[in-house]
Amino acid sequence: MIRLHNYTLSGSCYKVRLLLGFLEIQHELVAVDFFPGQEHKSVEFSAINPLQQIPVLDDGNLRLRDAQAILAYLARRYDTGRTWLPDDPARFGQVMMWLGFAGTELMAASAARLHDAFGFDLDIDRARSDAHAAFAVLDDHLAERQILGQTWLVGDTPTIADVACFPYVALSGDGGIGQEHYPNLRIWQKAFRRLPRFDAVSGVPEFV
Ligand SMILES: N[C@@H](CCC(=O)N[C@@H](CS)C(=O)NCC(=O)O)C(=O)O
Repeated sequence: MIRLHNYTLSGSCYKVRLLLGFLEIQHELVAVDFFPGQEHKSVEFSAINPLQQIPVLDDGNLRLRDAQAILAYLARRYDTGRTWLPDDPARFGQVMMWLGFAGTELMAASAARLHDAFGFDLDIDRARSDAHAAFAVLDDHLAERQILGQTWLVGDTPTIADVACFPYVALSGDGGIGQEHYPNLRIWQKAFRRLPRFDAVSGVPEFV
């Protein structure tokens, strides 16, 4: 049985839970008391992930950290339709590009949320301004896609690129980051929330 070391309010864990749901993969959630317990910094958890971060996924003898790596593994291993991580080299490369973006530039929105919602001590002005820069890049890309009649970041079906980028966009209000200037981001999020088996997390209402 797959085990996900998880904290419900973590956007990074939410990425993995979303894909587990879309692919209908049986799994067990192992609760990590990230806040306020800081369990990810414990000696026991450091043995699970020396980077002291969640999520971590166990599948048999395989242990993976980093949400993007976990998404790629789950898609390759369990998506029999091979749509969530396409085989086509160009689309594969584009998905990897957006996974990189989700794990770096877009994490500024996570930082802002950690500051506002969890009291992390960091440069909130810098985090918000970096998040806005990342949102503008994503919004511009989605504008181009929508001109082509496309909804998703890559190709014509949702991929793990969308899954990786969705949580910290959807949760950005928690970090004081408004989305008034990103109309294409809002359209994309509505489409994402309408996907079958979409699972809402606290602060991300299901689309009605
Ligand atoms: N590169 C990792 C980063 C994950 C991450 O930042 N997780 C947060 C919780 S949402 C965390 O564990 N932060 C603790 C820390 O970095 O000290 C990923 O994308 O999965």
